[in-house]
Amino acid sequence: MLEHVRQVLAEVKAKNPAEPEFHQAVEEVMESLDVVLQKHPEYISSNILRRMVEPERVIMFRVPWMDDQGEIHVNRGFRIEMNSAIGPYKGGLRFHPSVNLGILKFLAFEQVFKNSLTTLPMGGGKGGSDFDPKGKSDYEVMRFCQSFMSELFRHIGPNTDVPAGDIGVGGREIGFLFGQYKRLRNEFTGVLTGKGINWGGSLIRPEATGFGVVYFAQEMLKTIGQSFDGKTVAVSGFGNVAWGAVQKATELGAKVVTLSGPDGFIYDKEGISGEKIEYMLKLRASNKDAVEDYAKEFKGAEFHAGKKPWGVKVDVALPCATQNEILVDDAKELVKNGCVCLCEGANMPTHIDAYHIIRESKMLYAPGKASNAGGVATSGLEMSQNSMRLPWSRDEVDQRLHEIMTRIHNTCITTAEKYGAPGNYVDGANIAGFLKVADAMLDQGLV
Ligand code: NDP
Ligand code: 2IT
Repeated sequence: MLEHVRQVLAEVKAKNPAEPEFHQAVEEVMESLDVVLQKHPEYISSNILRRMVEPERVIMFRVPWMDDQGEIHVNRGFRIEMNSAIGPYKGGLRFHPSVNLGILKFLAFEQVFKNSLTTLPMGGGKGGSDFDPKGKSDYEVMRFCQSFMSELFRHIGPNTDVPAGDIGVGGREIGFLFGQYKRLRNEFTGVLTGKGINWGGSLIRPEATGFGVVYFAQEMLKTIGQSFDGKTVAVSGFGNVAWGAVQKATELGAKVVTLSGPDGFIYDKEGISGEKIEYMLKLRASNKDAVEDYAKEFKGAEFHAGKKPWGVKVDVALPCATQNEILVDDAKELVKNGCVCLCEGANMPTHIDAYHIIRESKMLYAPGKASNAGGVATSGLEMSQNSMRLPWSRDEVDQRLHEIMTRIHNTCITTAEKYGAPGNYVDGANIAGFLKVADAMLDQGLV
């Protein structure tokens, strides 16, 4: 690693202690950049790396709310406005008890490169709260969202910062947040994406991340003359991204055999399709933090308590739950079992040490910032429709999503090739994402 890069990384760690996920996300990008900086010393002299790792703005605020029993609770709210060089800040909101500043900074950092890869004009941001929506009534979630937006509204806007969903934030939460924004600002604008279809939302947005992951994996498989037809697939999570991925992989002829939750994973050798996907949706909506019930409902399905699905022998792995769910031993299992393709649906689900194992194997591997970009890309399409005040059909949005994913795939391949790392999607994604943002920053003066 170049001395300059090493120094920046050391400073990031020293200046932001207790933020291991942020350190990891920065390190993953930095590992790819030596070759770029050697070719372009102007990025070093202009100190672009130091500028990129410092958020443009961090907003942290109190979110007081009252539960149905009249008891008062206080959560912490955040919005990280990381980089606006190529467009308004754009990125999701996460509501999960594990949320903290470091996790949101890693997500905002990743988002900058991801949004750059989509080719749409979106900067990077992320936000959320340590609020846990699990077990809360609709009214409690509504009161929380209203309180959260009562502070956030002054920092966002359709041309400033456009939040969306992430873990724990889906259509219901976006509705409550939008309603409160509209009351406070007295304007109906595309300030959030993932909206309901009757009030400015885009068709396909709910499915987009999962569909996009599978479109991306389809392109990866094509490079070795293969397809999803007849493949067995392991999916983790059973949320929004997992749901879209299971649907699309099944449609393309694959058999998805696993799903997971915080309680463990289920293995269904018959495949998870049709009514089983419907059941999975109901299970999710039931507000229960578990997948075990699936194995009680469907004969032949096994539940493995406290385990992750990466020991199951499959052709394709699609991690769609959360960060660092694939560790070194999991990577070794996947390699040993002959998995040919690992395509990330979640953000940074593979730990950097596990990635180093995979990099030495023959497995095709795509980082989430490239392969899960279909969600935010379709958010970008929602923003376009809102600006034009014209909705597009399902087919039109799906076709654009498909084109964008194919384009991102090709950008990764050609960039990796150009910078001497053929077939390495990580280097391709990091370098291509970086170049566009870095050049925009240079064009705009000392920002
Ligand atoms: P959901 O809330 O719909 O689902 C999240 C899934 O992950 C659930 O199965 C959840 O289980 C599980 N999960 C969450 N946190 C943990 C944890 N700490 N340990 C174990 N399991 C956990 O979120 P999404 O499907 O939207 O997001 C999944 C991943 O995809 C995240 O990494 C997100 O950042 C990423 N992503 C999402 C996009 C989107 O458009 N929504 C776009 C791009 C990436 P349970 O609910 O039972 O806790
Ligand atoms: O991680 C992500 O890309 C998202 N959660 C979606 C962000 C968005 O603005 O649609």
